[in-house]
Amino acid sequence: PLPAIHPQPQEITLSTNRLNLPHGIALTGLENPDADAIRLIRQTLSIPNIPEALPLRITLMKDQASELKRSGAYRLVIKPEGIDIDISDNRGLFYAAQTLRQLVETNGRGIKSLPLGTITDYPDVAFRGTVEGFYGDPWSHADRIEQLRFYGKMKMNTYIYGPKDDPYHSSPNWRKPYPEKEAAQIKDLAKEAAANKVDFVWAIHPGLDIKWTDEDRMNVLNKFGMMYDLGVRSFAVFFDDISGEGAKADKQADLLNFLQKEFIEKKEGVSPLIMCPTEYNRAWAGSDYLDVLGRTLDPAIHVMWTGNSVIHDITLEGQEWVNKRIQRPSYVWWNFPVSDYCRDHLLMGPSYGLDPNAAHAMSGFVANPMERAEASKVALYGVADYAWNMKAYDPGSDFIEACRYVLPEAPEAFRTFCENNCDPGPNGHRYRRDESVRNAGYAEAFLNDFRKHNYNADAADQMNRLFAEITAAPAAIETSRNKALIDEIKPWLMQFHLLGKAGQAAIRTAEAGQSQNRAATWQSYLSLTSLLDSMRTIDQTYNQNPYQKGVKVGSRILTPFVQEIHSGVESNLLFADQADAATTRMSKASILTDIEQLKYQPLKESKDQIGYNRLNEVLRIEPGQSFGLAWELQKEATSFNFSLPKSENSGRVFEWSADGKQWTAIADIPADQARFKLEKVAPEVRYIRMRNATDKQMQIYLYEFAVTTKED
Ligand code: LOG
Repeated sequence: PLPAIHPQPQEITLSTNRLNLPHGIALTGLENPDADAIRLIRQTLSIPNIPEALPLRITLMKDQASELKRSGAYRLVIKPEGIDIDISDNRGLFYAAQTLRQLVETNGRGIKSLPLGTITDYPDVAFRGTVEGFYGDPWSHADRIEQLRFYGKMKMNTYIYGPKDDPYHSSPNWRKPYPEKEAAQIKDLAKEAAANKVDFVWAIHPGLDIKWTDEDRMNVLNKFGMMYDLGVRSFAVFFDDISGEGAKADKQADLLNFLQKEFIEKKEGVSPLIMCPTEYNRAWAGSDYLDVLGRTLDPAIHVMWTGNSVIHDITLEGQEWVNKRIQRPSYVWWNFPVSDYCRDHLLMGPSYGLDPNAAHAMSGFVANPMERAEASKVALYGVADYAWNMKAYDPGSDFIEACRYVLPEAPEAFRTFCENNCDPGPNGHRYRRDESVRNAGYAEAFLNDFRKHNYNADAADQMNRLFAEITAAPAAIETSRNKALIDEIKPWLMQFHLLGKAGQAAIRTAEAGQSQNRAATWQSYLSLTSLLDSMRTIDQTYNQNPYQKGVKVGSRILTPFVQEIHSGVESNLLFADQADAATTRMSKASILTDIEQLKYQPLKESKDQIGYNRLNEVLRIEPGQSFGLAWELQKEATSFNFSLPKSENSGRVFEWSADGKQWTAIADIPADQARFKLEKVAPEVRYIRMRNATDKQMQIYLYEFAVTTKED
């Protein structure tokens, strides 16, 4: 069988005949070929201490085909007499070396060989890689070094550095130099990136407090200069998630054109400037903002784009829509597998929803990953394959190979883990992923029968087998040498193991219930209950970030499957009145809003508090629109607090109501405060809201909006 090469080459013809390599190599052709590539080739092909040498000729590509002129293009010809490599540039030689690395085989006697044949290869998309652009803990230095090596192997050439929580990337410190330690690390990263033929793109996010003055434009220019001195040769300016003065298209374009003329064009060896617009997706593109950029931005500047909404599949139609407005192919910022809006979930499923016909309609394709770098590799493997050769990309089979690549010690166990940890759960972006696809049909068949008080033995067998695999998977996964990965996903592994046991207990419980064996039903019901309790404990102990706390696994299919069986059996076992009491205790709080952006936000609820989840992006409120909370009749509120920074504040009103119809302005809230805690709430209040009482769109951040209630 032919070796699997990732990303898949564009044209490949290999024979079953092989070239044995009991040789050193004798380089001819191009003078001073790329040293990193040559080192890799020597490591891959040479057997030391054997004087005979294999001729390896490196030449610059003479082809006229435009694909072969792209950076990274190469042609590799393996003949009985030797190897010829035609390259477009240094990167092309490095990529040819990466392909050789995957082609070489070593037999039992330690002899290395290559298949004879020809590979002609080039990328579909010019810039491929990642944008570290999430909210939350930035990646560690070690994470980043490892990522850069991974990108080199996967022929990804771009790493955009823009972690929202680096204060020297964004406010308050974007104007200032990095402290010594961080500066040294950036220098190191730029070097590691170059060795892997990756552009280290340093991004600045100045829009929260930039003034459109000469002084501030020099501040941006000077910061770029400082980064240049650390070895950075690629630059970006991000204007996402800002409002007010900083969000003006003409001012942004002025600054970017200035940087283009005074920095990009003047400095040695700098790659094209990249910008992320404020209206970075179609759902928000309501003004002439994008047209202004399209008309006025220097055509050499790239413009990023997340798709039809903040988090969305990428379609050719969507690309064509924005490209027309910005008058250039957009540079895709794909918000997957980023999990800063669903921090209790891991997004480890396949990278799918990417149009195979969109290559010509994008200048770049970079993915925004999870705060967990190693765990992100499953999705990024697919990103690399898609962006290199879209037509050959099959998300399903690619995912299986990604699991093998990331965890070769236990690929099947790892796949079981990943394919049941895909979906972000309900979220305000309404972005959902398929999960548990190999078993969802059995789960549904089992539940359909269970609801009719039938026991589906075939489906039960399948589910039992799956839950046994799930129970065993974490121990197998933990044999991995990749300790960083295990550290990142440890709480989810613990939870996954429990889910496996709970699943098996659930099937046992259902089976006992079906056979009318009351004692056995009770027994397995109780063990299921205690497993679900343990899962709750993990959820309440690990990953307690203030945004989406906890540890969810199998949340789309398998966890609800187990829970439904548990409560179904419970209501059969318990007396009817007790079961009723259990249902009335359930929460009845809800979000109250006519703002599309908020309608699908899941509520954040704890024992004595209900509130909105913090929003990363800017909230736009049209005149008359409002957002608020409603809660159950039995509960009296004791306090109300909010954090809504950067609002213009004038013209907002807070109101409350007992019935949701008659609203009264809350007099005690100062008009101009971004945060406030109201300690006295009238006892009859069950609704609270903030309304835009002006005649203009209001833009604010929704960090907190919560009501504390009396415990019952
Ligand atoms: C941010 C990004 C964040 C992502 C997902 C862009 C251009 N900006 O809503 O920092 O990681 O969405 O939450 C964004 O996507 N804001």
